[in-house]
Amino acid sequence: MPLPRIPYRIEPLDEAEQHRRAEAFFRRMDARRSVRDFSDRPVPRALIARAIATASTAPSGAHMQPWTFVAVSDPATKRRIREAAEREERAFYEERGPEEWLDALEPLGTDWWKPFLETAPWLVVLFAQRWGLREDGGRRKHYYVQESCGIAAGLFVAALHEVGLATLAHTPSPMGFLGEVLGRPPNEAAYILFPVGYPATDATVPALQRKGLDEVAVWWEGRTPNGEGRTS
Ligand code: IYR
Repeated sequence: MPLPRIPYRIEPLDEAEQHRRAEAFFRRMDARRSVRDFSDRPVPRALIARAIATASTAPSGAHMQPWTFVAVSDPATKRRIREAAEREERAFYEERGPEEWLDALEPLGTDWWKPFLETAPWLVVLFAQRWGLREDGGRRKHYYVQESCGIAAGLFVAALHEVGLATLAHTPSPMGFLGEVLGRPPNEAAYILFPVGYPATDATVPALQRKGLDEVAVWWEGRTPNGEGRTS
């Protein structure tokens, strides 16, 4: 049965205000960087909870909201995660990693050593629910799980940045150990591990450049892309 429908409106803004907000939001988000040097300064649970709630506003396939966020501050559990992640990462960097991939990572200066998995006050693991569970224990199909979780992850990153917290979308590979350490059910697969906290006072990030708008956007406003009426 279709849900009852309710009115929806967005606060109307005049165009100047729209431009101001677009600029301000871009500037805030453009200042975000992935952080690997964390302070151990504690972060209140309520801030993590609100960021998870914000992430969970993401649109999702058939509104299944196919995600579970597991937030870990327990030091012993963080240590187990670090140890297991470093085992996988070490194998990746020293044996398994394809040369092209390792070359691509070289400018970022990453390696198998992941102290941030213990230093950051929180580790938040986003699990993708490959299927849902009915009350009777049967499986309920989930749709566009990867896309839905990707959008939720983006909102999570933005929500943390908005309150002055840093994170990193960390993907130790393979991530199967996270489900085991955190006791997750078989319908859930670890999707991204986010260490969350404040940057260390001496934190640094690589001096990378983002692609310009011209490199990431193509416009079709006339009959040809990026040019009104061009035919050749
Ligand atoms: N998971 C490894 C390797 C790694 C892979 C990608 I793609 C990155 O953008 C960064 C690192 C690690 O975390 O070091």
